[in-house]
Amino acid sequence: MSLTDALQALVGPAHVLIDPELRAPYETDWTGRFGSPAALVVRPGSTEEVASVLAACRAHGARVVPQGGNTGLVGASVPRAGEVVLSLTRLTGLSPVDPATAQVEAGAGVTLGALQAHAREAGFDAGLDFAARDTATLGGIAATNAGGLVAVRHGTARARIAGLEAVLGDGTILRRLSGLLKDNAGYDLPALLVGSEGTLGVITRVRWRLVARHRARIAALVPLDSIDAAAELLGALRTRVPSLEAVEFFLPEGLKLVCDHLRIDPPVRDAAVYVVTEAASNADPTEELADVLPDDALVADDTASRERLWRLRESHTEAIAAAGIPHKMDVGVPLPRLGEFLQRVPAVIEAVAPGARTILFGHLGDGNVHVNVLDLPSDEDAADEAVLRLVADLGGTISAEHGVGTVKARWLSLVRGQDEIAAMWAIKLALDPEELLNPGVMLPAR
Ligand code: 2HG
Ligand code: ZN
Repeated sequence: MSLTDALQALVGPAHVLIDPELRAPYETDWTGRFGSPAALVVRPGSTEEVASVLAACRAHGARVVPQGGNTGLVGASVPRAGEVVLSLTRLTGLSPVDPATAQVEAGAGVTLGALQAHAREAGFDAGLDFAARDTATLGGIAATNAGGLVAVRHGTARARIAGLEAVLGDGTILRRLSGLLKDNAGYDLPALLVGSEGTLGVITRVRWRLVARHRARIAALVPLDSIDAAAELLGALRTRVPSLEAVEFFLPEGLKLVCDHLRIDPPVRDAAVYVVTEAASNADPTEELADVLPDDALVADDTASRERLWRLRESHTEAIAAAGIPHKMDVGVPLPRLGEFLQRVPAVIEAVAPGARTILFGHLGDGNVHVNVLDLPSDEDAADEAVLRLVADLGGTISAEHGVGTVKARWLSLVRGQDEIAAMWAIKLALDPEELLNPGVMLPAR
């Protein structure tokens, strides 16, 4: 029996997409930079179906690219060489929230936005947030250890995951969903799966740790005249605002791009750097925050004005995409070196890619900068390499929250030693000996 026939028998013909037009949305990534034709797209509707799909793929020697909402930005969720795309979007089950543990179980295909709404109804919050909330799914979020806007308070996805269920390349189901706070019985396999970018197993379900929902929330947009002033503000926020939830930044070029894209006038004065910060608490955090903000900060205390203000930061990705297909370098820099990094990076790019447009923004509190470079050919990677080398020289990381993917695998050795990469390969081959799962992602070729 052909693989197509076998999969159709397992999940039903409607969930095996062969027609190029139906496959197309699963074959190109969000940026339009990565992707190629898939052998086919298969959409199982349960964990058991995922297991039998993987067993069938293995029997046919077919390699598999797991895919959630396909909002990834590093080329890890779309085919490279005729793989099967395994879409998890039909796994949308959500259990009732358990208030005693503040946990909920969710299928890999539940969007972050759906989890947030579900949590809020029960008086909680998801403790994770980012602009692609209504498309990105929890399986992909766990597989990439996504970060986002509130990591400064709640950590990355790793901190939210109390357990998970995953299927290995041979169809074995691993399930650790008890959600026990204390459980030291053996290796922490769920922790290993988090951030493994689909290279070890396919995450089908997560047990999510919620956070308390705060009644009062206030945001501010702060124009500042130097990166040093932004660093100083960050220190003050951290010291004097215990309800601190987010500290983000963008620069004038980014603000202009966003305002042109949204067809609005900038709502703040010209500045060298803009910080967006938010505080949330049960008691009104206004005074706490106002205490550390300069007079010309724009404060937003109701939902509509907070959203207007956040739109300036969150629309960066969209505004950049409207201007072209960017090269994206999601990097992390130790905070004491962040100012130096931001200052040096435009010249480093200009030296190898004259005339390219560089937009810098990101998560100030996490030292996580999104370097976006426009007007570069897709396969010209001198700018990428120059930026990643600079990051490594400054003691940072080549992937802060988007993952290594296919695009940065060859540079992993800039920040991970040979012994560490060999240990990673040993783990990969122990769990996926036939290298069927997401080949070419994360690990450099052996
Ligand atoms: C964000 O922080 C996302 O907005 C996307 O991580 C970053 O588009 C990017 O480079
Ligand atoms: Zn980000």
